[in-house]
Amino acid sequence: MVETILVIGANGQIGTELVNHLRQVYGSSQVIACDIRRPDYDIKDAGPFEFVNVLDKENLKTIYQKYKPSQVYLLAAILSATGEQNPKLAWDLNMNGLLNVLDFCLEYKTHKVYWPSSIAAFGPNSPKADTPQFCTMDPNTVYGISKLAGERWCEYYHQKHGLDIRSLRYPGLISWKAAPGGGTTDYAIHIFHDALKKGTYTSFLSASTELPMMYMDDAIRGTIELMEAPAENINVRSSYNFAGTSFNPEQLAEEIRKHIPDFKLAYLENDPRQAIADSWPRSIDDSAAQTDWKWKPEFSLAIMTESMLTNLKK
Ligand code: AKB
Repeated sequence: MVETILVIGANGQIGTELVNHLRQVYGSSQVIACDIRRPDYDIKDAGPFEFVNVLDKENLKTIYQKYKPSQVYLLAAILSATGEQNPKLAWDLNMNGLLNVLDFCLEYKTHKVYWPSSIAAFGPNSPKADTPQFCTMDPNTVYGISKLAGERWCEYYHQKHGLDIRSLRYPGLISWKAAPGGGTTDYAIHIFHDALKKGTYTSFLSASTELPMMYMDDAIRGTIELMEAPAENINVRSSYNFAGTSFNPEQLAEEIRKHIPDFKLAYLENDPRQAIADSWPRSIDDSAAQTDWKWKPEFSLAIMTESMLTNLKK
């Protein structure tokens, strides 16, 4: 079957790399990059691009009518730190954007849908270490609340309407190709840029704040593996726990010092992102993903650090 794939939120940190990957697998013309903003690259050379605002139902309908997509990846979202600055907008985009897309996927009989959740769906009363797939979830950011509610809607659309929707709870994603946008885990990307440019970085999270993280190559591979797994193997229709590695700013700095020995790390005090990080897990138990679709990460902290520095230096 020839797939026609919409990637909504294609210019973001994940979308930029996912679109490239999907175009290699399915052909450039079959993957339609959709975003509210024009991309940085030359659209003509890369493949189809459409302006899409997930809150504009007329606009969405036109796109579904034009392409009748067999697969849709909805990546457009406002992340944790930015969400706290404008909670109502974050809720509107993250929640109504999802519901609009799910409804059009039903109407136009889209075969498979992908929507990312996050470790932000956990909260202060979730277990911090090896956080299980099923446990107390009491997120206290609007982003986290929208992710937990979104997970429930995904499972609901699967159970009530038979929609084949799949999801991962992404940890902090580390990448060098596209910038992150407004997350609490973003320090782990900024640190590499500043280490190379200035030899020093001021972290907005404290030295011992350990969080689950993953290199983008693993995240893209895992996302595609989940989407390609046979439907009967997908037992979690809310969102799968998804783990790579876990570290804190001091451990990351130590790893960077193996390549840049004089690198210095300082710390900001009283940054609002600290409270968000403190409410999240330190590490994730992803045994359901390992069992159901054989998930296995490849990038350790050491390999990721080396790859980030090598690629950013180019
Ligand atoms: C954020 O920090 O908000 C995101 C996430 C963990 O979902 N990177």
